Amino acid sequence: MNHCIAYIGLGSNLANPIKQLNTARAAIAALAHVTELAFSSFYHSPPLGPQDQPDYVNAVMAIETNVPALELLALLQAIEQQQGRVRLSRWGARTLDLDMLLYGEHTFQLPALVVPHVGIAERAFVLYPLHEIAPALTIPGLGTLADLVAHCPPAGLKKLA
Ligand code: ROI
Repeated sequence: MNHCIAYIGLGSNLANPIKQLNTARAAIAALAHVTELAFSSFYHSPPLGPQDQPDYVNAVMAIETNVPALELLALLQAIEQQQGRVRLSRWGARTLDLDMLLYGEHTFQLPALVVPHVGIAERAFVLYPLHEIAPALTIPGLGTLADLVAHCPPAGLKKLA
């Protein structure tokens, strides 16, 4: 299996979001056959979707891995569970959300996994941190990341110091 670079979006709006993201980062970096390459700044963002929930902290992580995409997905879901994720409602508050944004140049249209991640092109809280760590990236089927960022208003996103 070839190594590839995968990008993971992290989000939390419950139970100390920064701590949740730091714990998740360590858990991902500790996975077998996974090496951390980069981790963005933390970004504060108002909720997309229902507004009756706290603001989010978001970040993006780049890893190098030869773990197959569906196995990696299962590992990320296990980390979400370890950190107490409960699915109360669709688009509701959560302690931890880990999204596989990109998996090398690959695309997937499976019931369990869509890559590039749905909404990647419209979500400032994904595009801006991704651009911070991979400014030259091209997104399969969607063009250059720089163009996507240029067409995506920041929507209240704030980089944390
Ligand atoms: N809104 C923001 N700002 N950040 C997220 O990570 C996020 N994740 C989600 C929904 C509920 C769509 N809204 C979000 O899944």
